[in-house]
Amino acid sequence: MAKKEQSGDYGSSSIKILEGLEAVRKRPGMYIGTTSAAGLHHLVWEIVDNSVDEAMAGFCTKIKVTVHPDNSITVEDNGRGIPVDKHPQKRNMSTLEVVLTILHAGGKFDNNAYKVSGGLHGVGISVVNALSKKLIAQVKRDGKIHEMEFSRGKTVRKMEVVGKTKTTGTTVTFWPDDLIFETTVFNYDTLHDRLQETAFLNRNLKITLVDERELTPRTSEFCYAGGIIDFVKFLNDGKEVLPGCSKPIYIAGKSADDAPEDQRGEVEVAIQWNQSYSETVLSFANDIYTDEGGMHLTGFREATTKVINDYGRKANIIKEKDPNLTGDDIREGLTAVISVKLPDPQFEGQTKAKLGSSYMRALTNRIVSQGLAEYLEEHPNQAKEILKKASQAAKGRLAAQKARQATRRKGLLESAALPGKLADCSVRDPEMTELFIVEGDSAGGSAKSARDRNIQAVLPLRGKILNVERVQEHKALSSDTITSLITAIGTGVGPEFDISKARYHKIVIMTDADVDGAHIRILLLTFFYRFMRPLIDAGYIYVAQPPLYQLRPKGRKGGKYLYTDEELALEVAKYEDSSKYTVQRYKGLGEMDAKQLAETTMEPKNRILLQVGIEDALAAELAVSDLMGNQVEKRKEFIQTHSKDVRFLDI
Ligand code: 28F
Repeated sequence: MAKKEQSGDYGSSSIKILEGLEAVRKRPGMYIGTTSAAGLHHLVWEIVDNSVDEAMAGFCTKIKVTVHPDNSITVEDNGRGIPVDKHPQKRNMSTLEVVLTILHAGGKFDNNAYKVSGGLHGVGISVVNALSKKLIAQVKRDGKIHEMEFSRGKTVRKMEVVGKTKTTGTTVTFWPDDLIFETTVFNYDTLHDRLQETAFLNRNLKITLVDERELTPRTSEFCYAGGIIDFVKFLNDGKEVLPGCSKPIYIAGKSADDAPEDQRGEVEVAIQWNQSYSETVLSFANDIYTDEGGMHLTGFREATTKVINDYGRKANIIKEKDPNLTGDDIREGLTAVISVKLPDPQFEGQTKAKLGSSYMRALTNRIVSQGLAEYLEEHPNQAKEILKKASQAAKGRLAAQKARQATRRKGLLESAALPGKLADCSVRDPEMTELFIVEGDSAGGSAKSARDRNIQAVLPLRGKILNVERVQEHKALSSDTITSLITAIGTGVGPEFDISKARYHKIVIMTDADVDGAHIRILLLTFFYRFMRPLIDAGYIYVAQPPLYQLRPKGRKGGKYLYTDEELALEVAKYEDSSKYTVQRYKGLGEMDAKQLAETTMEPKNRILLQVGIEDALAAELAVSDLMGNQVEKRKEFIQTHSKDVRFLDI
C-alpha cells in the first residue's frame, strides 16, 4: 500500500523529484547539450519557449527578457500564469511547484495548441531550476501575486502570496549555477538574434530584450506584424531582389480538419528571390531551426521545382527540347523561410535538427504547390523573372560542370600536378599530415623553411582570394587561387566532394594577425563553408595562433612569446618599470624568422591551433549569406572558432 504522502515529509515522490533534478546536475549535457556558452543560453530558450507556448495558445502577447548586472536573467510574460492550485496528480503540490520541479512536467497546455520545444525539445523549466543556484518564480493569477524560491532545484520558499494584482502572467528570474557552467556571462548578440528570430516566427508577439549590465540599459524590441514575410525581407535586406518582386510570396495552409491527430499540421512559407547566387532557405518545425532540414524541406523543394518547371513549359519559356530546370537552378538566389507546426514532431539526425515526420512531406508539398501555382498564374511578370533567373542558373551550372571537368582534366593531364606554389610534405598518410595555408610569398617563404617537411605542407596564396559568396560557382572555379586550394586539398567540390580523398586531416589557416589577415581568413572560411562544409563539420579546419608580441628582458637574448593583449599586460605587470624590457609587436608572419615561426606557431608540441566548428548553424548561415554577400562593410568573424586553446600535444 503506497505510503500516505504527508506534505513536507520525504515521501517517495519528493525523493523521486530530488533524484530527477540530481540527474540533471550530474549530466547537464543530456538536457542542455553542453555546459559552455551554448548550454548557458539554452536555459533562456527553455524559459522563453514556455512563454511562446502560452502565446501560441493565444493567451500571451508580450515577453520581456532582462539581463541583470549580476548576469541573472528575468523572463516575464503576460499569459494566464502557471496554475497555482493543487496539481491533479500530485495532490500535495501546486501545479506551479510541479512544473518547476518535475522533469518534463510542462506537458501540452491544451491539445489544440502546439508545444514549442527548445533546442533540445522542451526539457522544461525544471531543468533550468536544477542548474540555477537560485530561481524565483512569480505568478500573477486570480488577483494575487504568488511566489516560490528554489536553489539548485530544491524548494527554499514554499509558495506564498506576496501581493495583489489586476493582471496575469508568469515571471521567472534565475541565477545560472557557476558550479555547472564554464561561463555564466550572457552574450547580447546571441540573445538578440534568437529573440528576433522567435518574434519573426510568431507574428505580432512583442519580445523585449533589456541589458542592464551597462550604465545605460540597452533595449531591443521585436514585433513583426508580417511574421515570416518580415523575416524574408530581413534576410534579403541590402540584397537586390528580382524586378517587380519587392513583396515576398506568402503561402499558408493546414491539414484537413478531420485529419487524425498524427496527420495534423500547419505550413507557412515566405519566398523571395534575390540576384545573388546562393540559396538561404531556413526551415523550422515548432519554432525549432531544423539545420538538417527534413520532410518539410523536402516537400517544399519538390513542390517549387515541379511547379516552376510546369509553369515554364506551359508558358513556353522552357522549350520542348530543353531539359528540366534542376532544384539547384530554381533555388539559386532564393531566400525562403519554411515554418511548420505539428502536434508531435519526430526529430532525427545527429543534432536532432531534422524533421522526420513523413506525412509533413506530402502536406508541405500540397500546400506549397497549390499556393505557388496560384501565385505564378496571378503574377505573370514575376513568374517570367523567376524563370529567367533559373534559366541563367542552368547556364551557370553547365559552365561550372565544364570548369570542374577542366580542373579535373588539368589535374589528370598534368598527372594530378599539384599547384606550383604547393610545398608538399613527404608523408602520404592524411591522418598524419597538415596543410598550412599562408598569405603571400614572404610568409610562405618563412613557413616553408619553418615547417617539418615530413608532415607539414605549405600553400602560399597570392593576395585576396575571391569572395565565393558573391559569384556563381563556375566563376569561383576559374580563379587560380581557388583551384589551387581544391587541387591541394584533393576532395573535389560540390557534387563530387569526397572527404575520404582529403590529402590532409588538418588544414590550418595561418594568416597575419592584422585586419588583412582577418579578411583573408574570413574569405577562406567562406570558401570552406560554401564549397567544403563537411571539412568543417569533421573538424579538419583550424586557425593558427601566431604570437602578437615578444617581451625581451633588457640585455637578454630571446624572450617570452605572448599571444593576446591580456597575456602581455600580465607579463608587463611583473616588471617594476618599462626600462627593464622591450616588447616587439609582430605585425606579420614574415617578421618572424623560421625558428621563431616554428617554435611559436607550427611545431605541434607547443603551438596553439583553434579548431573551427559551427556552434550555431543558423548564426553561421545568416552570417555567410548576410555578411559575405554584397554588404562589404559588415565583415566580422562568423564561424565560431572553438576557443579551446587546446594545445595539440602530439603524444
Ligand atoms: C517566464 C516563463 O512559463 N509561462 C507559462 C503557463 C500557463 C499555463 C501553464 C504555463 C501543466 C501542464 C497545464 C495556465 N492556465 N513563462 C512561463 N504560462 N503553464 S508556463 O499550464 C501548465 C500546466 O499543463 C496555463 C491554464 N492552462 C495553462
